Amino acid sequence: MVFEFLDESLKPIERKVQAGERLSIADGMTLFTTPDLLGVGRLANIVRERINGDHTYFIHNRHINPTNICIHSCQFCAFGVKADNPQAYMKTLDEIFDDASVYEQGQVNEFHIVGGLHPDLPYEYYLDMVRGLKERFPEVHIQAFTAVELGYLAELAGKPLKETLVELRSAGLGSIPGGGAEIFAQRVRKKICNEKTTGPEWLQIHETAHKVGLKSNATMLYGHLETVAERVDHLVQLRELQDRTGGFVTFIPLAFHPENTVLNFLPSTTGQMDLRALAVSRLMLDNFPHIKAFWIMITPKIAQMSLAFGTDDMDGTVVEEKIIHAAGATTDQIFHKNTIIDLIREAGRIPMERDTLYEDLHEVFA
Ligand code: V47
Repeated sequence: MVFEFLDESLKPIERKVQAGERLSIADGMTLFTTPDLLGVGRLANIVRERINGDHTYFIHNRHINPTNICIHSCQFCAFGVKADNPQAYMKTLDEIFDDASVYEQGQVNEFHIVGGLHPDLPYEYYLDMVRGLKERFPEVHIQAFTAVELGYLAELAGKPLKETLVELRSAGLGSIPGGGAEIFAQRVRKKICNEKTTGPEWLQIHETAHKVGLKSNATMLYGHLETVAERVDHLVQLRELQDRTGGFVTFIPLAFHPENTVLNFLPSTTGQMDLRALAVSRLMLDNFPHIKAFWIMITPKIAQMSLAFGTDDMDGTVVEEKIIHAAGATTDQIFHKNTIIDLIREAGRIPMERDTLYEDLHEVFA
């Protein structure tokens, strides 16, 4: 099919996309800057349909955020606080097990666990959390701890990262979420999260996880101090690691929410920016099987629109979300399965309920 583009500079990119050729850094820059957003979306849709057809995935999951107490003070984060803050909380393991059990019995198939770097909790707290959840809910996949948390846990354990990962996996850890990547460029990291895991360290932690057989997700926080070139660089670094390991499953662009953060003078991302971030990610990350529209971040309306802009995954039911809501997200925290299914169908796609690693897939009928 031949497309008419508003911007002729998309034509050479279209030729590459049709031929299944890899896009360059310069192509990434063009895609992020062209005024022809619909053209970018159409190109992303070609890749989406080539890889995933009309299938659109979702999962019945539950997020758990064990503590918001954090040794770091990232400028983009409204969730992390110090222990003396009135908002500070830390869930005991029993509270976490109780939280986990508050779901429609037998239907949730993933716990997604991320939290702050607590200054005083021992490594055993995390190990026992994973072990205790697995004992109580053996059928539920545990996707837990960002690369930043995993680096910290290895320090707490006093063990090499690889050994820590193997131990957590034996306790029941199933895979690793994509958080903590922010933007790899050191120029921006110095300003927004100076104390934290660097870009190369984040990549190294995921590479080690892939080598011990743990799959993971990847994210990119956009819409703060980063340039377009830094976004493209972030995507290319992920693509290179994926070429080496094949261990990434899903990429999730995360729209920056400025409220209650040090960066609250910045505007929120726009619908244009959100759709473009998703579409360009689909086009640049040619070796990632899935691109996820996290409805909590970008609203269900934009998430639904994005199904024509390269995305094939709507995340899931979530139930409790504290990180983005601390930064002003006004979306609900729980999405009922039927709402997700209706949004997918209305967009002309086929709803597919999945497990975390897209191994057990069920088309939803009726
Ligand atoms: O690492 C923190 C981001 C991440 C803000 O792997 C913010 O499937 C926007 O990674 N505005 C945690 N973003 C969430 C995350 C995630 C979410 C859904 C699915 C998956 C997955 C991973 O949230 C943090 C940070 O990058 N974040 N503060 C903020 N103000």
